[in-house]
Amino acid sequence: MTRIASDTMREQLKVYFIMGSVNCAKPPAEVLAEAIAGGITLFQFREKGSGALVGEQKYELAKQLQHICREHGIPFIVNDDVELALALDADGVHIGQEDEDARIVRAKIGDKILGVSAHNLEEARAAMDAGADYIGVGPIYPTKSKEDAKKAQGPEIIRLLRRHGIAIPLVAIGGVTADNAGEVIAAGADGVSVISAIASASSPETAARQLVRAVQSSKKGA
Ligand code: TZP
Ligand code: MG
Repeated sequence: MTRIASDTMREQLKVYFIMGSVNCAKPPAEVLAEAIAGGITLFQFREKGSGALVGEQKYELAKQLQHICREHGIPFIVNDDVELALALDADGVHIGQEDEDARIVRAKIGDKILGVSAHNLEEARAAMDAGADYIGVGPIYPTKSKEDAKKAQGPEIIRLLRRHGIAIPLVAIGGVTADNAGEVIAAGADGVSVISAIASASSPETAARQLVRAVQSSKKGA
């Protein structure tokens, strides 16, 4: 295996759906299948927050969702849990600033995809140096989906990072919807990452399709 090419990574980041069982109003497998039908390009299993599954139940849900992703050629990323990602032979891992050091995670996962959350220029540079394949930047807008979320910074943070030479694949997260996705792409993000815009929608398929359209039309206009 070799590290993912950055152009491929940028393509996969376009509409990056993240969720765990606590985010879903109906069975997670149904939500994921609908989101895939609507055109998501990447999926992250994030089993976190109050009421989240642990142990065997978490493992079984991860396996079920990974299977759905595999059937449809959607890469499957695991949030935080490096050991789970390795046990499942997932496509990658996403870590935050409070998780294990990115260099150590890179050494553990070899060429799998490594995503790192960054909130400022210093963290973005450190993530790049540590071998991240992409950075997740946010919250861009206020969010209810992350208990310990920092203050929303608006699309300006993306512009700032790009202006200061952060050229690696970058996905914007936090309060992103089909209505504001265009402005974060215009600010320089390669894609948008969402939980509630898809997981809480009455039709995850329609919601995903609307996000895909918003991202595509903003890229065309660039
Ligand atoms: N990291 C920063 S904001 C956020 C995470 C995981 C939550 C995003 O959820 P939503 O529902 O798309 O605002
Ligand atoms: Mg984390």
